[in-house]
Amino acid sequence: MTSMNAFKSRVAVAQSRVRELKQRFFHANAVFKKRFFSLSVKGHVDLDPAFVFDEARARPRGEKAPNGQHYSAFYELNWEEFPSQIKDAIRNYDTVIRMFLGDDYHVNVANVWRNKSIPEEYRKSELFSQYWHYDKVVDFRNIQLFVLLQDVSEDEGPFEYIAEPDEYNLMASVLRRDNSDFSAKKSKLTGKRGDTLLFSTGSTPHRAGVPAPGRHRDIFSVAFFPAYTKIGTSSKLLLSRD
Ligand SMILES: O=C(O)CCC(=O)C(=O)O
Repeated sequence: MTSMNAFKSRVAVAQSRVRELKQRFFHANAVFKKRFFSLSVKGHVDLDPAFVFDEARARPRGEKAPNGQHYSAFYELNWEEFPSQIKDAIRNYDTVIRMFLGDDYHVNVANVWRNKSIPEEYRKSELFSQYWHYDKVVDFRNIQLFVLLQDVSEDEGPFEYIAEPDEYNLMASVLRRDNSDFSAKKSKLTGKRGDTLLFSTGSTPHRAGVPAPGRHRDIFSVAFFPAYTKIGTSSKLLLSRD
């Protein structure tokens, strides 16, 4: 081999190594970003008829409208007060939640809330999470189990979410929370009392729907967080109880 040929061959090897390193870098970067994968699993629980929204316990939720009124109300429920059917559903989803949040994820206190219709003149500001958003708590790793407490049609202002989000990127318009419209396919949590949705609230765009005049929507929700957030109580502890 002439010295020129030997030189060309060394350059070719170096070029191929640079190409390989570049590919490895882009692959590692894509895998790292993939931590924001999306989850939306529908199910159903047969709720005890006595488990309904308790107006007497509820206090204002969200922002006050210019007329001084709130259009959403909520209260919290401790694990001991969760209906047994919902505890069973959480047990059934335990493996899925662990895959998403890691071993010994935490279970927060639950919220039960009622969204009411917002008068047309106040709909241009966000009163109860009705703008597209991600739930950033400590970070974007959190899940919620939603349970409908009543039959929900379009008129009750169903929970709305993106069915096929871009799993690699957080959407800038959603982070800005400016409620700008986008073309992605949307789904709604309409259905019967007891219908459930296990949903990646941190990493999938979602928003509350607004009930039609005179209507409302009652829902139960419990949030799950990675153990490092220290929010709520260890799932191992709670799931080993009744
Ligand atoms: O009320 C709803 O349907 C959605 C609530 C929500 O997105 C939130 O509280 O972050």
